[in-house]
Amino acid sequence: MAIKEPDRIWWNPLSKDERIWVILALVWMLVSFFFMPLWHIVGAQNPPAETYRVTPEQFDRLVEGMVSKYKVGEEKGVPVVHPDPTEPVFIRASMWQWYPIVEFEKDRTYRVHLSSMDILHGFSIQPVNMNFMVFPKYDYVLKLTPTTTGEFHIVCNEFCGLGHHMMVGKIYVK
Ligand SMILES: [Cu+2]
Repeated sequence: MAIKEPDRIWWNPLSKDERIWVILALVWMLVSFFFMPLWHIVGAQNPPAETYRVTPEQFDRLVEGMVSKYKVGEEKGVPVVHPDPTEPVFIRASMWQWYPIVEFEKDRTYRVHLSSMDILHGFSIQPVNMNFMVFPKYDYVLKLTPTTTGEFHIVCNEFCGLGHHMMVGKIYVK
């Protein structure tokens, strides 16, 4: 028996099953593609796109200004503030602390400004699991409307060095 040369026209014909899978994959790819911009318009939880340039010194002044105006207490050396909902709120990230602790009122909308004093940190509100990035030199504005009362934690979810695991902040909603 002689060795037969393989059939060179390997792509033809396309079997029925293969055609179905190619079409399904194409349709799903197109659905995903168009949903990306669509979610940005109709989605309920979009990451905000409002940012400003700020130096750590400028941001620190804004944080301290808010703290001296709205301080209502202190926990382990970290001030607790109860800001006016009509005014901007500033939360500062640094190695390895969230500053200050903020008290919000339920169902009021706040503009929360986030920035880092040093390196990249991750702002993760637990247990609701909302995640944002905090960059140095950028003021990142979140529009936040707490809908449930209670105690929430801000966990840093970007590894930021030795004390990363201790970088836990707090938000109270009353
Ligand atoms: Cu961190």
